[in-house]
Amino acid sequence: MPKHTVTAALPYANGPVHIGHVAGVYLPADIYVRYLRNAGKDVLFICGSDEHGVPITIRARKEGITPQEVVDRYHEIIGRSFRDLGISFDIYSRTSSETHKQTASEFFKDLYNKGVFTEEVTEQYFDADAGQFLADRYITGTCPVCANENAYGDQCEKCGSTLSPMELKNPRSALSGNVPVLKPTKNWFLPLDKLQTSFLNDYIHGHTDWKTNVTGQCKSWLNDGLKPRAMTRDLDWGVPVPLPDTDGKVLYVWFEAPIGYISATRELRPGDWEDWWKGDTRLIHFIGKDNIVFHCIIFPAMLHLRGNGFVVPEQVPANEFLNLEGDKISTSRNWAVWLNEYLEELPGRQDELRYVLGSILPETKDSEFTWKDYQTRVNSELVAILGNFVNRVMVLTHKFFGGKVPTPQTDGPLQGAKDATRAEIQSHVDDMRKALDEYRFRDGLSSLMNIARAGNKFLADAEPWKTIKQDEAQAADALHFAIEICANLVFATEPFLPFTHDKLCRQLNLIPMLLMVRHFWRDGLVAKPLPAGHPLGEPELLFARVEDETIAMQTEKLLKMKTPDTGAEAALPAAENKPLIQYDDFAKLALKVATVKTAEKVEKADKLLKLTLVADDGEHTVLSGIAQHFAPEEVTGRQVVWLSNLAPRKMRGIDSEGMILMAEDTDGKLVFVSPSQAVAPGSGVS
Ligand code: B3M
Ligand code: ZN
Repeated sequence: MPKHTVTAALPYANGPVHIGHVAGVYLPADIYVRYLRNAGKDVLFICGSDEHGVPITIRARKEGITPQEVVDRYHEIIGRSFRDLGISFDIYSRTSSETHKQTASEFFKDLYNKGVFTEEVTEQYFDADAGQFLADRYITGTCPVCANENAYGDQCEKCGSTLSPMELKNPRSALSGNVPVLKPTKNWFLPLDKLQTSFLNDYIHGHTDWKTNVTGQCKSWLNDGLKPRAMTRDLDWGVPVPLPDTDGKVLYVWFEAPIGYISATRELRPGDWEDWWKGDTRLIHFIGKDNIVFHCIIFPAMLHLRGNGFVVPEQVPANEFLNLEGDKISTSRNWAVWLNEYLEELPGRQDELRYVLGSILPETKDSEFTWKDYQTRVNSELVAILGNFVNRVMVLTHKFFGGKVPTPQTDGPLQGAKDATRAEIQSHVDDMRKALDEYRFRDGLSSLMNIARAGNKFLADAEPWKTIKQDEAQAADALHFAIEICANLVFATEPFLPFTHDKLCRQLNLIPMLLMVRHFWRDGLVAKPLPAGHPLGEPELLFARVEDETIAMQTEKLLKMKTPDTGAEAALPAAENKPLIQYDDFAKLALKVATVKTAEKVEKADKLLKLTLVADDGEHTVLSGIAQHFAPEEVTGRQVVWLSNLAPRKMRGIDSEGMILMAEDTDGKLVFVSPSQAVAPGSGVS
């Protein structure tokens, strides 16, 4: 029997995960793995934090802490929120572990010893002041495609073009704002061009069973022709290059991160990890569409070169993106529903989120989450169909039959309806299993709901609450069969709605036998009736309605937290090479000296201080993003330079009038810009 090694993309530990990540990767992966386990397959579900890479070092610089402190914080938050959502990883590991360092180094050395890499000296941008080479994200400049002046060395966020630092016009270092210089450096490249003809063309074209959005992207890479790609970088955060004289160089994060799957397996199963990567193993990677090239081209090439029995990925069921309320989810603009916040603010509603996201998974194209739609799906599907069916069955059985499974009838008046409903349920179960085999999780979930729909219809037609009056045996037969449908729901809910599954087990007073679970999920045999006399548990609502206030609160919160796109996520506010301006442009600024009268923290905004400024014309409220640099008491009483005619902006529900000027040194330290001696509040600055 083949082993199944199922991985979910390792989230970057530089921020919490949001619902886009959940819908893109973790929910479909979890549904699939639970399905496999139920069907009795040998499966490991592998994940962990991706703790290297430039975004983490950027965040650390911005916050004035070490990269390790950044990843420690988010590894904890992310791991906990996955657990709370019922994502059933067998291990949630991390790439800063020793095992990973060792595994990734061994992998690199093995390929190095095989002579796989080409050594190349290339010119890279170097910041002479900071004394370091600049990763792509540390270089900003003008986009050659759309002329956006704040494009990054790897990408322009305005037009979406993939760039290399050399393509940027007017490159600047994001560390110092200086013009970087080119300096030669040696790195090791993976010759993807050669691998394209020797392996990748056949590998990709051979996978006619991959999703079209996945093969589409792969083929377009192949059509463009693959180019060698550096597998080492001049950086100080990462897995050190395991070769002599390579100080200041680390493995490329996209070389070592996928090896993280292997490291995690090794950590979990030190004795037999190799069996999960070699021989009769199905390797399946769940990822989002932005990771396709790494999992379908680069990692397979690496595994192929490693040889020695390592398998290559069999399936990469990548999803497209989830949008939010009509807009792209964006970390930098804080336009996201964060998983940890959802779990805190809507406690006990894990399956509601799993259900709604499961219904709108971006499987073939981008899809959209809105709070209104969340409410509708919970109230008119989960509550009205699934919850309502189970609750009616439970309540009626308690009312009429003392909470014990009543006695069925053979060839009673309901026989025809029961046979037809059983056949219908069988076809939903068949559809559901087929959908899961084909990575169509939305369809699988709707088959689950169809079982509940069939239950509601049967109950509405059989009307045991009426027949109980004239024909108790018939009412008993109806409820006996309705309970049989509930038993099917016990099995069917497990992969999709595991919390509901647990509640159903309690209500039916049932611990599903392994054999029965296998019959259902492996063989597609619907549940057997429960024996007459079996005592049920207490009725308990499966789902509670979502009220309008909840939706209003969540929508309002989203809008309040939204910040304008400053690119702040990745860029450091550098003094940029701005174009020349005329005096008239400068004269438009109404700069004044103001005195800070009070300063206080802003609730739920760890970067903002709310300042009350006194100027010549009274008091003004200004929100300033300096809370991580100054305590309120360090700010009160100071004189600051205030840009008073900046259009007011609402942040966190507070109107901010203008901004105060700060100087930022190369280490990201902020310093107030103030007059060198006290002047009357409101004095002009020019
Ligand atoms: N850390 C996730 C991302 O692109 C990236 C995945 C690594 S999987 C080996 O958000
Ligand atoms: Zn552009």
